[in-house]
Amino acid sequence: MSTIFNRRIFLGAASALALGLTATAASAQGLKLTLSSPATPTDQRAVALTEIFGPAVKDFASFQPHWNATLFKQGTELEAIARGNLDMSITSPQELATLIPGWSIFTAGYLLRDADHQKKVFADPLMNDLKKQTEDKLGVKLLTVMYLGRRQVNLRTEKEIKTPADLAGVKLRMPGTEAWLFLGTALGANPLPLAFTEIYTALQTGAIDGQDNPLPTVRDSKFFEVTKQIVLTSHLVDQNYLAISKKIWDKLTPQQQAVMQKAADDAAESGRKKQLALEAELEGFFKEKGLKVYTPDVEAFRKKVQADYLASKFAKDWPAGMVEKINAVK
Ligand code: KDO
Repeated sequence: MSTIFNRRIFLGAASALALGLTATAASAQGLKLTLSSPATPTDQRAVALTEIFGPAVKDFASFQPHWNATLFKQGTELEAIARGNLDMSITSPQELATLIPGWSIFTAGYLLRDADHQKKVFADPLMNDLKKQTEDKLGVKLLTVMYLGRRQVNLRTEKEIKTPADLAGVKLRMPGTEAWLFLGTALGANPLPLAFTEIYTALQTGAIDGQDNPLPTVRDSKFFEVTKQIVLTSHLVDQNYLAISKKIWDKLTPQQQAVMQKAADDAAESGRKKQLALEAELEGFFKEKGLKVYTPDVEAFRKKVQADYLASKFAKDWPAGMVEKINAVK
């Protein structure tokens, strides 16, 4: 993040089981790992988890993903894990921020620079406190960071968008959390909360004027069939985290934990590479499909979005110096 962002800017605790008992390989035998996510099975994160993560842990766990939000609705997965009703999810800072306000720093537009910065920031000690709070307060361990891509504005309307002012009155679908809705407002639009699985129909019927998601998602979920333009705002380098119940993690032996950690990192790396390759090639695909794809005045968007975040109530929950530390990660 460049110019403006340089000011300083429940539940169950970890399982007692893990502390009191020696977790043995036997305790994890026959372990079923149920994951719920709104992602489609063809999304690169889903593909990587199915093809890399699942097979890598198969000696001690049976990975059972449920895609398209068929098991839990988008945004309800963290509570389901905390209550012991779900084992894994692909969560986001926007969902975590509903339970731990400090996470809202990563909901800010134009903060992370790119996929590499995102990966390095997640591995940096600056994340230790947020990761620990997530384990202690929610009983959720974040295994790895998964790159979704740079979010772009994708509209069914035809008017050219150059600056945030051009989005005034545009009904822009956002996921249903406060932090997401704030991002929509910061972009200059009129945000409407809607679950991911409802977007296509809402675009088709005109219930919304548009949505924001990275290019690979626009193709994978076929939003290009019901929209006319993609405005390359790149307003958020979107990150998700592979999350697992801390209780389950603590029951694994150190060796199983190492295998699972590597499986998670390998899957994330594979997904990241594929998303980046898709982002590089998809502009042409959308143009062939007849969509207008263009870059607006990104500096105008950056200036407004950064200023809005710094003046927001969210910024009050950001640990002192954290924006500078994030910026300093090279
Ligand atoms: C979305 O609802 O727009 C979003 O892209 C938000 C992400 O954080 C993530 O939840 C994603 O949906 C789902 O994994 C579906 O791809």
